[in-house]
Amino acid sequence: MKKTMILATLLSLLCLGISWGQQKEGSQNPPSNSPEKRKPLTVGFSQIGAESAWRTAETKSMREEAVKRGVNLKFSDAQQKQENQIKALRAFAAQKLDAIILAPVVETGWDPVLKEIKQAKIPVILVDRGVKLADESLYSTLIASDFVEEGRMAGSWLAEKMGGKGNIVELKGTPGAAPAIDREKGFHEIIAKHPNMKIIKSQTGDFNRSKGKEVMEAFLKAEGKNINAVYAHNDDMALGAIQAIEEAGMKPGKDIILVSIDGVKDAFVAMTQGKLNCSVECNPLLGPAAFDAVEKILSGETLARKIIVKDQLFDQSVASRVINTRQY
Ligand code: GYE
Repeated sequence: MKKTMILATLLSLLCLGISWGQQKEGSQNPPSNSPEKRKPLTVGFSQIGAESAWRTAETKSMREEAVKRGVNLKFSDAQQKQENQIKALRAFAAQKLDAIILAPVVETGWDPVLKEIKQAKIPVILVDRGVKLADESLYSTLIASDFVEEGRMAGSWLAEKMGGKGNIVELKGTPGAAPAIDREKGFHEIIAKHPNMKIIKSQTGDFNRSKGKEVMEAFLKAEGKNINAVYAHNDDMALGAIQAIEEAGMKPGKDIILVSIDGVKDAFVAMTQGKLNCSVECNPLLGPAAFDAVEKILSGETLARKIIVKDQLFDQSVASRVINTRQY
């Protein structure tokens, strides 16, 4: 009897010990799908370049978010060339990365390389600019602003400011780029409704400040005081145009009205100085949304074809009140 009791006590102690051991083991080794156990993701980001303050802010947002989430980010700067982006995408595929984020410089010419990446079973997330493809399934989602709407917002603001009349010159973005095509479309759609508003010159300034200045100098040489307003597809080109106008002895923001897109810090500074009249925001802080998309896709979720980033318009009347709240 005594022996049986001792044996039973020993057995129950043994069982307790085993279950305690299992619990302990369980807390040290979480299930394989828990964040602690998962091996860090390696994601490739093919970026266009560093043509504007917007682009630099986007790069910073991607890098910071990758660090925050413990993602190993392979960053490639294409220096404005699609062929460099295609090379980077192929290199990412050869390295069998977990996912690829692509900011495509132009809309067309992506079909063959994206097909290769699909065959390699690597999901592609597009950020900031859209593409035109025969087969839409070659990418998982696009995270971007509505550029046509941005153009419309700039056009409506300008039509109101000019009382429906005057001559406009247009500084366009990189030829073939989604924001250049769509910001032209939206703006022209609004201006076409005002028979006394005319776009007298239109040329690319490649989304950068020095080219914007150069093209504005040529516009001023050709048209001089005939120019009443500038519509620039981004702030950097408008800031270049401001310099050209000042060097020509005129007052930007007064003699010539300027409206542009992006809402970067320097645009707010120019608005508080009275030199830029209006900027339509385009949010470049896409890191959090991009990595949310990567994680969702890798866990099997299907995302919307397009995740639209919401933008607002700012003009001189609000610039000094909000300038300190701007994050880029
Ligand atoms: O507006 C401009 C740039 O693709 C939305 O690219 C982006 C544009 C942005 O360099 O400044």
